[in-house]
Amino acid sequence: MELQFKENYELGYRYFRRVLECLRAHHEFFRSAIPLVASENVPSPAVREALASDFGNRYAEGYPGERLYAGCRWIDEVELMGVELAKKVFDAPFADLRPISGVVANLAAYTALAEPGDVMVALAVPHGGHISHGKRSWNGTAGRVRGLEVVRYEFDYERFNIDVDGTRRRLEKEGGLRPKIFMLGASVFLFPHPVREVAELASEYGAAVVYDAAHVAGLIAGGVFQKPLAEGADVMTMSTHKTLAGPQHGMVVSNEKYAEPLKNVMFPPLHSNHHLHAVAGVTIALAEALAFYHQYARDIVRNAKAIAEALHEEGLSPLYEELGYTESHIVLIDVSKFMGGRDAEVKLEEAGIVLNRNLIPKDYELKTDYRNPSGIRIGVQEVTRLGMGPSEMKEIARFIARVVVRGEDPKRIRQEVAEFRKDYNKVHYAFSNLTEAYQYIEIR
Ligand code: DSN
Repeated sequence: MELQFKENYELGYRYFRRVLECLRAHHEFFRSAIPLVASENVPSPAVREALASDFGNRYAEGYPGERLYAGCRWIDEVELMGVELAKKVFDAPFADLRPISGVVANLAAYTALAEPGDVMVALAVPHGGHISHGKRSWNGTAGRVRGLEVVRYEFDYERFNIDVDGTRRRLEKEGGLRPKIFMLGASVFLFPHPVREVAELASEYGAAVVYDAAHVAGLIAGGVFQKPLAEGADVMTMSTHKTLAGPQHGMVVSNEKYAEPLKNVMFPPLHSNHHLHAVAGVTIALAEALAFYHQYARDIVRNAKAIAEALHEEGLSPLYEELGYTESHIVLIDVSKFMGGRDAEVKLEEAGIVLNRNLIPKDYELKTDYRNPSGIRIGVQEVTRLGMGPSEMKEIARFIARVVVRGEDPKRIRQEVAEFRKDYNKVHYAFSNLTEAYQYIEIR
C-alpha cells in the first residue's frame, strides 16, 4: 500500500510538473510569435488579475441583487457595474453578463425567442456562419441542441454578404416557412451585415433579429462597424475575448422587449454559476472599451486594410480588393496559387506566425475539403493591441510572403520573427500595462 501511495505521488507529480512546463512553453511561444487568429486577443494585465482572483472560487446564482448565495457583496457590485458599462458601451436598454461563452449566449437567445421545431434563418457555416448557428445535420448548436430548423440565407459572393432579396424570394417560393429568428453575424465577417433590410424582412414574419457580435463587439464598442440594435436588431449576443479584449466569456444585450425572457433563461435553465472571475474581467474590459476603443477600433481597421494592401504587394491574393478588402479586423486570402490553406497554416506556425486556414468563396464551387481549403484568415486585433501599426503590417506581410509565396524554409524565418516581436510586449489601450502581454505569472 505504501508503495502504491509513493508511485501515485510520483506519477501525480510528473503530470503536475509537465502541465506547468506546457503553460510556460506556451507563454514563451506567444511572446515570440505573431498572433493573427481572428477570434483571439490578449487581455490587459488587470483582466488577468481578475481571472486569478477568488471571484473564480465562488458561487452567485441569479441576477446581481437577487442572489441565492451569501458572500456576494463585492461580486454583486462588480457585476452591476459590468451591466451598466455594457448598456452604455453598446447603447442597450438591457445587458446580461452571465453567459459563460458566445455559444451559450446564442443558446440563451434561441431559448428565449423560439421553441424546438421553430425556423431560424442563418448564414451557412461555409458562408462565414458560426457553428452555433448551424443546423442539426451539421451538428450545429441551433439544430442539435435547441432543435431549431435552420435554413440558410442566400449569399452574394461578389459582396461577401447576405442577399436579402434572394432570401425573401426563396422563403416565399418555399412557402409555409414562418421563421421565428433571423440570425446575423459571422465568424468570417468582412463587411457590415444588412441589419435594416433583414429587420424589415423579419417584421413580415413577426420574427426577431439576433446579431451575433462575437467577432466585431470591440469594433461596435469603438463606433467603427455598425450599430446593430439601432439598425433594427432585437438582441445582440457575443463572446467577450475577440476584438473586445476581455476574458473568455459571453454576454447578451437587447432591447426592453426581450430583457425578461433572456433574464429568465440565464438562470436556472442555462447556468448555475456563471464564472464570476470572468465577469470581473469582462467588466474591466468594458471599462477599457469605454476609455480606449474609439482609438483601438480605428487602429484595428486601419491595420487590417494595411496588411491586405501589403499582402497584395507581396504577391498574395487578399480577397475583395474592389471593396477595400475589409471593414473589420479580418482579411481573407486565397493562397491556392502556392499551396493549400492547411499547408500555409502549418508552415506559418513553424515560422512563428499563428493564423487559421479558411474556406473561401471558390471552395463552395470546387467542393474543396474543408480540412484543406484554398484560403487563410487573418485577424489583426491582437497585433494592434501590442502596439503595431501600418509599417509593422508590412513587415508581417513580408514574413508571410517569404513562407507562402517564395517557399523559404519557415525554420529559418522563426528567429527573425522572434527578433521582430521583441519590441511589442506591452498591452496597449489599457489603464495599466506594467506586466508584459504574455508574461508567465507564478503564484505557487
Ligand atoms: N470558432 C471561432 C472563430 O475562429 O471564429 C469563433 O468561436
